[in-house]
Amino acid sequence: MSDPVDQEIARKTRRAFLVGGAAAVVGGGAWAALKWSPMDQGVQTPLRVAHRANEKLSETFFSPARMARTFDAAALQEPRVNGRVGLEGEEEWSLTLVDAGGHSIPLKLEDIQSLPKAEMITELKCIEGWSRIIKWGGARFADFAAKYAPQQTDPNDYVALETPDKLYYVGLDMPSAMHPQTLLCYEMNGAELEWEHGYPLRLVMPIKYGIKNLKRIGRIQFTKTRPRDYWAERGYDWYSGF
Ligand SMILES: Nc1nc2c(c(=O)[nH]1)N[C@H]1C(S)=C(S)[C@@H](COP(=O)(O)O)O[C@H]1N2
Ligand SMILES: [Mo]
Repeated sequence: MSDPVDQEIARKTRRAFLVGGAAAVVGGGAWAALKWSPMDQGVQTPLRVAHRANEKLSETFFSPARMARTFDAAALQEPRVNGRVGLEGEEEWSLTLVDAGGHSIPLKLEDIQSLPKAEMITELKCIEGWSRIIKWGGARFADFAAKYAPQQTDPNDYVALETPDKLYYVGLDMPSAMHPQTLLCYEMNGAELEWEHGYPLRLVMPIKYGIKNLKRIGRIQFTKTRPRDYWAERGYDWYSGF
């Protein structure tokens, strides 16, 4: 453990443990009540309280400046499909950018493909406990923003994404959206995206859990207010980073 980066991670982990431990003690009384506590947006209330504590933790400790691990081609895995919300309707695909002033700008897939192509081999982690190492190809969100939404990337602002039918939606803090490994992807393992992986365009950000990696992007909005988020509304951490 001579590597200062390792030391830093170990220190933060210990610290997170301590804070988490304190939260567990506070939560101890509530734990007994779990059995009968009312469901609040699908998650029992004491669990929601724990999620809020975690939310604060991820905001504090899991800096979006950190890079997610990348892998060699030898580590590639077969994709696994998870989550079809927003992929099943009849809705035709189209892409709209909504700028911070509320103006809609229609875009084409070629507009994304004409940006510098970025490729990375990273791990897509699902909160259900599985992961897949995949090669992604697409445009950096930061390059997209620089071209189509210049001067709209204040670090205190947000980005909202949704499927064309609006059934799945994700909110991102600006530093995470602008992270160099946050890509608007049109390729997966060297081929065009398959339908169930979000054809023709999806978000991939290995600094966040799968739930934030929205498939089939129909709308990208720059906004000053924290956007709604499909899984945050169902009790998960709004940041969902690690
Ligand atoms: N439109 C849409 N995007 C989505 C989901 C979904 O239900 N609908 N599920 C998410 C979840 S929970 C995961 S783990 C990943 C899985 O991506 P994959 O099917 O390409 O492996 O997609 C994410 N993006
Ligand atoms: Mo997931």
